[in-house]
Amino acid sequence: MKSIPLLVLSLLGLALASGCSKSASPSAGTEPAAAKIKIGFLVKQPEEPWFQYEWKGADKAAAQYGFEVMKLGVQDGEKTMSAIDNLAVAGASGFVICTPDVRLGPQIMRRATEKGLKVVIVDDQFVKDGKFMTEVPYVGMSASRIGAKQGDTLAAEFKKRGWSAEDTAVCAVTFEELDTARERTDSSIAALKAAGFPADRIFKAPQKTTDIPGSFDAVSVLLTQHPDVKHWLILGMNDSAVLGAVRAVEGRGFTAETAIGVGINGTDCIDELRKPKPTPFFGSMLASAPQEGFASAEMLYKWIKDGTQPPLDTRSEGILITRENFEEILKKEGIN
Ligand code: FCA
Repeated sequence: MKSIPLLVLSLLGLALASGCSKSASPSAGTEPAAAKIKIGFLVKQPEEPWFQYEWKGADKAAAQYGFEVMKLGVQDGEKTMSAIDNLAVAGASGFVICTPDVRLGPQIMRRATEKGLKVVIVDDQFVKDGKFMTEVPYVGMSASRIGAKQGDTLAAEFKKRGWSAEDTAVCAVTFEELDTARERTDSSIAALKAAGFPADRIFKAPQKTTDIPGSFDAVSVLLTQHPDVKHWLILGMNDSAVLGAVRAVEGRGFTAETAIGVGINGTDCIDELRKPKPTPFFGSMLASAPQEGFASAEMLYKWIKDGTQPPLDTRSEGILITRENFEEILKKEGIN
């Protein structure tokens, strides 16, 4: 019985002795590895593929540069504030964020400054007193140009199909409290008008929430108000907005032959485009989520590591994907 503790003691003694001799040797390589730089990547809707692809891009940057990314969902203000506190406790030096509410910007910046964390905004630019906080580095899509391309695409398809303006109407799914969303849908509507589509045939369906059910509900109300429309042209701030509208028109008997919708993002419509039978979801303006995730994380890392101040405004363009070309384009973008 007594021999066991003795054995343990003597093994411990050996271990200690060998530890001492190692640390005494100058070339033994026991220096603790330099701690990796840590950053947070906080997103408002972690369930949306767009944000999962941004995380994928950030992970790629982390692997390339050797830093660590903590990926967190921040669905409301409370979660955002506690995520910032947790990042500070975990030893992070900064974070990239797509905030659940752009008006939280000043509060987020105050907390980040208190904790000594650097901030890069992605997608939804902070707003203070009704103005963009342009002093915080921002990475996002060129909302007006991408919106205009969405409108141009719908106008071109409308003409190509030879539908009459009297039988056709535009369903614009809107979320005007978010600036990037409003810029996209305003520009899309402006492009349709510029292409000659009558302004009094353009109807807005305001979403209460920026997901498929939010859009489905808004569009269902609009469809009930306009039972005479034979062809719908659908636009919205992202793929989810257009998908909700597509589900709603399908519920009223519309098909790919009688209605078309063009989304934005290109990441949240992949299953839809892969359906064997075409639906009214015609295509999407793809902006690269993996690239935005990579670029914003890379910028923040270099800022932390080398003090390189990031550019204040970085915007990406969009390209149209349809059933014809999406597999090839998504593969090139690292999206599958
Ligand atoms: C907003 C939208 C997302 C995506 C992003 C670029 O945050 O909610 O779907 O379009 O802009």
